[in-house]
Amino acid sequence: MKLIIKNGTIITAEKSFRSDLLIEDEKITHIEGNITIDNIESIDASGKYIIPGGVDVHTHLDMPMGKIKSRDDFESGTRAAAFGGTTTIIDYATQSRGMKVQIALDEWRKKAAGKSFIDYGFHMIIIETGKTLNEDIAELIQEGVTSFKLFMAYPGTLMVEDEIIFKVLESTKKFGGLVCLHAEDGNEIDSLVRQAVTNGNLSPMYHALTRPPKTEADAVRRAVNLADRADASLYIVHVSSAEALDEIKRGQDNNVKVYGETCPQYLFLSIDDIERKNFEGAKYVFTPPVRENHHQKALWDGIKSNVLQVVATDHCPFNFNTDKRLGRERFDKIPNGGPGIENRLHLLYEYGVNAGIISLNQWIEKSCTNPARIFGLYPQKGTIEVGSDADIVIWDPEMEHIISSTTHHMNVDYNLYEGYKIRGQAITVLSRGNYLVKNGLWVGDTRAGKYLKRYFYG
Ligand code: DUC
Ligand code: ZN
Ligand code: ZN
Repeated sequence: MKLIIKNGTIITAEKSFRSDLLIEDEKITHIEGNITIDNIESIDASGKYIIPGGVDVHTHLDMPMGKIKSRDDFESGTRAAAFGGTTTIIDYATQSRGMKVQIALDEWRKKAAGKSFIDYGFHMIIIETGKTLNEDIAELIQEGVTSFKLFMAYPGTLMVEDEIIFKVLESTKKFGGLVCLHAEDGNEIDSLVRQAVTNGNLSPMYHALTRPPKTEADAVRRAVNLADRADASLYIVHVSSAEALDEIKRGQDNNVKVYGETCPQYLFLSIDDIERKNFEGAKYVFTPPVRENHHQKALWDGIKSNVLQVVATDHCPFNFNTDKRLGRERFDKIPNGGPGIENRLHLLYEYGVNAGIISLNQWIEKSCTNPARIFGLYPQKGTIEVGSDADIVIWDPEMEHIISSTTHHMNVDYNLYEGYKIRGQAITVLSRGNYLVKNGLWVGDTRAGKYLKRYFYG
């Protein structure tokens, strides 16, 4: 198929410029001032931005949690993603106890195959290792899974000891991969949770109060030291506090290769939300928790100064009216996670670009280009260049809308950003040159998303 997009302003991480663009056979083949070819479809994008499709490197689709599952599967989740301008995800495949990581990968590949509307890759969550650690890591890397999440929280279920983190860091250093860390001090938090429960402090707000910023910062410091000793790269997921950010910066200043990711929930929500009455606070239970307001400014500063390279969503939706109510009696039984896959570009555009905090180019850098670079998808994804996949969003900078669960496309009964006013919308979205959204309407009739084999560039 051939398609010309004319008269738009192309935005990349580096520059903004007026140009036409030609798509042929799923790729961008020409970017030139004036492209005219007879008898092929042409879109007039005057007054619009042409941006690379968003790359969300932190999602949990169809993920089991106890007896329930995250509410979006690869079909509903990737459709919602596309509506919001995201055309690539990296989802977290998860090892269960006693399960080989290769089996976990097969399971996740089955969940996505034939269902995903957009291209996808996988990280692997490792919860236990054995004698075959090096072989397992090497095999997964061969399969294109080049990043591995480890937990410093949730003792007894997901947490691994520092010794294991060090071994995985050494292994990824050797074979070419990246460790993604959930950095919270699990033992300290468990003891605070036990105390709160014993004292009868059971409401959602205690989820935040039992995971103070210090527990995040302490874990980041330990992790950075481990990466330094192993001389390996490290990526801290979902950074939520000023203190954790300081530890990442300290590592970077000391030449440790540590990347940082934050998520919209930490830039826009706060402790005021988890304190909402009538159990509504449960909507805002995710981990790490919401923080006091001043952390938001610190995180925006971290984005601007490049201490944080990526904004991802940690999309992990559970319904308020059913799932979240499992924790009605006790905050530590509330399923941990919130929705966001559809609204990342909207929020960063309105409250970042329109608010004058970040530039258009930084918007693209943090939500498309850096994630693709760090996770081995660049320049296939995350940019607009000749030879890149034609994952393209036509963004109307003037279209106004209000975020609401009544109109969103995520399969969940609430939205964390209900009522937020946005000026800017993805009106047309292409995945490898094929329309998913055309002038605001869903037209994606094939679940043609492909598995992305990734590489690690070091
Ligand atoms: N960490 C995540 O990254 N997602 C869901 C829950 C968690 O602890
Ligand atoms: Zn986590
Ligand atoms: Zn997550």
